[in-house]
Amino acid sequence: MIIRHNGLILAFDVDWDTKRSIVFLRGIMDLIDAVKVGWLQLLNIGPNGIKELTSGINTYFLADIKLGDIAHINEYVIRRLRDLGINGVIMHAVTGRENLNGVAKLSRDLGIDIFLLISMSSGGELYDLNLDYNVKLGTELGIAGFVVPATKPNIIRRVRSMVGNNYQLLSPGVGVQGGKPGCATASGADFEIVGRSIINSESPREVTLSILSAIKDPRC
Ligand code: NUP
Repeated sequence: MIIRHNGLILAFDVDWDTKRSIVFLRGIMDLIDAVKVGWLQLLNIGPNGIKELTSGINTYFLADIKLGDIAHINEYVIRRLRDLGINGVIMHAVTGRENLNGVAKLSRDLGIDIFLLISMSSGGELYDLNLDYNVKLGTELGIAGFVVPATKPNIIRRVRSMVGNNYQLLSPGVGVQGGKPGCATASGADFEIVGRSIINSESPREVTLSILSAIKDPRC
C-alpha cells in the first residue's frame, strides 16, 4: 500500500544518471508520496542504478514496466524487482487469470504491491470494452489496486464504485495528456501520477505545489 500524504506520484521518466536523479528527487520528495520508475531507468541506469536510487531516496518506488508475460517470467521479474528495492509493480490485466494468479500470491508473500492496469489514458479500447471483467479479476486475485486514466473520469468513478475503498486507484494522464490536476482524485482516485508537467518545468517545485493545491481544492 502506498501511504497517502499528498495524493501525488511522480512519473520519473528521465534518462538522467543516478546522481542527477537523486538531486532532483531530493528537491521535491516532501511533496510526493511515491516515485514511479520504469523503462527509462532500466534502459539507461540499469538495475544497479535503480538499486542506487531506491537506496538513496527513502520513499515508495513503483516500477511501471507494465509487466504482462507468462507466469514464470512474471514471477522472476517480481522477485528481481523486489531485490532492487521496488515496492510496487504495474502489471497488464490483459494476460489473464492464469498468468496473474501465481504472481499475485508471490507478491503478497514478498510484500510487493501489484497494481493492475485496466484502462489506458490514451487508446486502450480493448481494455475499456472489458472493464468490469478486469476489475473483478483484480479483486479476485487479491492485488493492491488498479491504474485508471485521468483522461477518462467516468472510468475512475465506475472502478471506485465497483471496488469500494479496499483498493488503491492510481491515475496517470494528468497535465500533458489532458487530465486537469485535481480532477482524477475528485473522481475517486487515491493518487494522481504526473510526469512531464513536473519534470520538464523550469520550476518543478512550484508546479508540484500548484498540482497539490488542485488536489486539495479541485475545480473540475
Ligand atoms: O494508461 C496509462 N497512461 C500513462 O501515461 C498508464 C501509465 N502507466 N501511464 C504512465 O504514466 C506513462 O508510462 C508515464 O510514465 C506516466 C504519464 O506521464 P506524463 O504524461 O504525466 O508525462
